[in-house]
Amino acid sequence: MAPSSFVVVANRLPVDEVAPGSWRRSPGGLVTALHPVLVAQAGTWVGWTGSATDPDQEPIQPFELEGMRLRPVALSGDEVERYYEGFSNSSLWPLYHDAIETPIYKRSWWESYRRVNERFARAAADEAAPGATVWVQDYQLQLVPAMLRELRPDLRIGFFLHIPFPPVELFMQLPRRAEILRGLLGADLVGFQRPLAAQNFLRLTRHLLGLRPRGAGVEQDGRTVYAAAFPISIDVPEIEALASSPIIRARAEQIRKELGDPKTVILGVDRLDYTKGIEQRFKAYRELLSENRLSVPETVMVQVATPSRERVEHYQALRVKVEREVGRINGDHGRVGVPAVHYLHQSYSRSELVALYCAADVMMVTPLRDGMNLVAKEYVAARVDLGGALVLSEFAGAAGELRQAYLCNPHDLQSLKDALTRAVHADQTEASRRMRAMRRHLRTHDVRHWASSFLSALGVPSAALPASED
Ligand code: GDG
Repeated sequence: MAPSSFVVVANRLPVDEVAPGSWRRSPGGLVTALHPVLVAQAGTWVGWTGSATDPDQEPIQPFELEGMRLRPVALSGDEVERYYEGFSNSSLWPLYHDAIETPIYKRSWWESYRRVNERFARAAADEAAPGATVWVQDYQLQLVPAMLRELRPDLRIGFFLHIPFPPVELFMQLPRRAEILRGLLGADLVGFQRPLAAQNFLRLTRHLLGLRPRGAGVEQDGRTVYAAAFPISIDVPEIEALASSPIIRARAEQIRKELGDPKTVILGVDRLDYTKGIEQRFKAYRELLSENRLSVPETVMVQVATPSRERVEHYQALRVKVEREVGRINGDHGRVGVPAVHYLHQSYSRSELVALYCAADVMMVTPLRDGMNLVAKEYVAARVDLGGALVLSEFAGAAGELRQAYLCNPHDLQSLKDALTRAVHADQTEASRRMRAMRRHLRTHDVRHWASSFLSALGVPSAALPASED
């Protein structure tokens, strides 16, 4: 008998292998929010372990960790290349982010994407008890809802897309567009970060399949599929606790000292990804230095660019461009022992990140397009002292909620420069007022609130949901 009344299906399992056969829960908002639900409902998480499996290797059997049942899905090296690096990250990722980089399409990638989605759907069907709720996550698994419904019509199926959903005109470029859309329509509820994405999706059902969306729903095969926005968030109490701890406060002060006690520390923290607008941010900073509107050593910039998708071509090209720009800024404006930009192509611990947030006078979150952007929310949650100022792109989903940030259009260099200048010279009272308003919003809209609003819209009884603060 299938065991679980609640199943999460995501590309990755929420664990890291610390030694062969030994697993640790990975940090992250999604698992924080879903862990209590999984424990309460004897739930299962279906996902990939993160490393390719050799053909002669024994598959890893399901195992338990911290009260969650984990069901690994094996991917071969070839599938990692085609399904994950290929169709997911070289075709879908750029297309869904406004085609900032030109999407690449290969027929063999699609085949692999379909096959892997089928494997995930079968694993979920296997794990789900009769009438269970299954929650599928993100762009790597868009075919799973329909495949799963075919196998198990008794299930309640939800899908959440973490990245933007493009306008009809862009989506229509996608080879296999109808299959992808039909895949999503297998769900009872399709969740997006922003209302506009839900509208794009509903419009597409009319344009591509001739369906007739009404309000938030669209009928398909005698069922109604609902589409709505559920903006994801962060574990606010976790960040606040870190930011209030004496060790991290001391570390933040030490970071400022190590940077030479500048008047203004400007910070960026991103995966090294072309959607994040890192190059544009550097250009704005360089021009302000050249125009003497900012100067070194009074100002210093720190950019953490976490290594990401390093085998994907677009990312290799980006790294070269970003590093050239860093060299140019430091060449023109740095001095011996006093760089204008500290560029860190490394991963840091959560506590070091929070210390950096606490040390930064201005945080720059300037993506060209971003589903939500959790870094912006983490910065605000970390400013328990009401200090700091957030420069935020209008093209980040987070801009729909963090209205009191210094908003900018990162495609317009002038707008970026203006927002950065306003944030650097912000009056303290005014900056604190903005920070307080944003913090108030986050308090009642943390990641537990996100999970419970989605799951209650999907019909999960409220007793089984994570407690949120409002
Ligand atoms: C996708 C969507 C959406 C970063 N560097 C380190 C590190 N991080 C953490 C941050 C933050 C997370 O990674 C990044 O989340 P973002 O939301 O900023 O961006 P994506 O990775 O692109 O996420 C996005 C999100 O899904 C959720 O739905 O918001 O729009 O693109 O939490 O703190 N964490 C650690 N070391 C690092 O060096 N420990």
